[in-house]
Amino acid sequence: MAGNQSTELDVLIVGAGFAGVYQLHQLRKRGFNVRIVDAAATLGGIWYWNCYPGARVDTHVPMYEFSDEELWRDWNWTERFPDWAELREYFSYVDKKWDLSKDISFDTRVTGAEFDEASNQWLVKTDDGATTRAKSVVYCTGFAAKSYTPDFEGLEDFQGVCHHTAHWPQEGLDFTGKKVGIIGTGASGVQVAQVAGATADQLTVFQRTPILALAMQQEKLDVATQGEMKKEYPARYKRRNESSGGFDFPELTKSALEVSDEERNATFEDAWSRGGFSFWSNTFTDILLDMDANQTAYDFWRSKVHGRVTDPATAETLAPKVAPHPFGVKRPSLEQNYFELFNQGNVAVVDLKATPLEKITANGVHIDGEELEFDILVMATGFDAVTGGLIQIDIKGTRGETLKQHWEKGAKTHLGVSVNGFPNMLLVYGPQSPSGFCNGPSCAEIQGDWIVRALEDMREQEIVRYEATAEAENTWTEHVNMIGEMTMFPKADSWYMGANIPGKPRQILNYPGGVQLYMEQCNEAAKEGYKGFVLDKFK
Ligand code: NA7
Repeated sequence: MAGNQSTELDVLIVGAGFAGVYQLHQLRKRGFNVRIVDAAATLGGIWYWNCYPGARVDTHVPMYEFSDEELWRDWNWTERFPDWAELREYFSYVDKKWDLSKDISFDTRVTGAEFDEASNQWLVKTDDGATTRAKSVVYCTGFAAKSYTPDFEGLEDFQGVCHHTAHWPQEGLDFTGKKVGIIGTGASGVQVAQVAGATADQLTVFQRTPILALAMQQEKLDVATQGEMKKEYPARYKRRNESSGGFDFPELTKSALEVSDEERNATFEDAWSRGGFSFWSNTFTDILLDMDANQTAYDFWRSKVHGRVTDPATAETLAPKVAPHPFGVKRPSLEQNYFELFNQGNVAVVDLKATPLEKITANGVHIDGEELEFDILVMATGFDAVTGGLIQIDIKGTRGETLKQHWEKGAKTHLGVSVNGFPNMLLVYGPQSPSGFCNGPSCAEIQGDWIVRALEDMREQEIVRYEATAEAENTWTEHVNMIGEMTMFPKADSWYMGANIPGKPRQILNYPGGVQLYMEQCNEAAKEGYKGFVLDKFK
């Protein structure tokens, strides 16, 4: 690893997004000898890689930032849903305030790690050829560290420009006057389309599953407004810590089925006008639990879309009568003018379910026996989410087994933080923790604090090796699956279920019971002397 470094660390952190940065700051304050390694050239995690035009966060200010007053006091955003460039500026600001970079190795990818039983240390290999010893490794790789590009026939023959949204050229790419094809209609596809549609000669959006995109209700923010808002920040951050998804939404009390049509509609309208994820998670208690309640949300959403798209057939493609899956069990995206795009003469949607993509050619995309020509193809095809970023690293545990092998039939962890056979290894924002169901910075802090305390406890008690038992791992996996079965998430083929990657085991990848219930169990385990872990003292 380049830079000012020690080759033997207390803790090596992989990843410099919200989770990793928080770990570095907190652990260093507590006297740990700690360092981050990140493959990117700057801080920011996914906001380094996802710099495609239109990339922005779907979480409103001030939820998508750290709750440390030392930071928010002097920081002001320009928009309610900031874009990638402003998020990078934020990270650079945090870097200066917390003095982080001196302990980060940038442009360095962790390629492998092997546990050395003799020293109870990890030997971590990086792509600069170095090996670093660390007593503990904390993986903060996020849920979207490994992109996914489908194995389209002929993709390598395409002669135009082709990028996955997560590998966008840092210098940018201009769509003006170009023929642009976007494959995928998740959050990334929607965001690129909104920008491309403004200047492209022709934009074609290839849709496999309609995205149930919600009104963002973007707003410009000025300093004076934020000055007023900041009076409420402490209460709002407290609220986010007490909520199930790491947001500051008010508590829900009513079922969608117990109210009159008028009241239900008024509640939906209110959430819609508040924007962001309000309509997803802050209308009625049973939207994600009861199919009839769920249908009312879908119908409302569909009527909003049909009100905005002039051609009825196009509106039906974008928002069909029969819901593609229950509302909200696949992650909705936020949109600003996504649906109006399809009223423009230069924008079209292709329904891949009706006319499958046959192959990619030198000039474009073959569909229904016809070739559509493109200058630029955008792969907005998502990620091998949650587990992919971890198992792409050659992590070898005590049985000679790699993490990839250990998770061959599905991820298994104890409390979403520890894996049997992989001692002294902790995961923040990992599988079977709330991660994908929780606002990132909230989880980085809430779960992150538990990890920091665990590392402190191990140090205080002179524990040199800690590891989840196989039994605890199985119990937690059964528990997560059991809660998952009680929800409607298994009803959709989503990345939440690992179902977007061919061959990936289908399982609910994140803890769906809410952050509160999750933390209660983590805290209980810690109180009981790290129940479910085997702890070995220095002899
Ligand atoms: P997503 O949400 O996983 O979206 C990927 C999109 O790509 C989605 O519309 C997929 O259709 C589509 N896709 C995937 N494979 C194919 C193939 N083979 N053919 C056609 N279309 C395909 O990724 P994003 O990057 O948009 O967002 C990821 C997360 O980042 C998001 O949830 C936020 O948390 C931020 P499908 O729906 O599977 O039919």
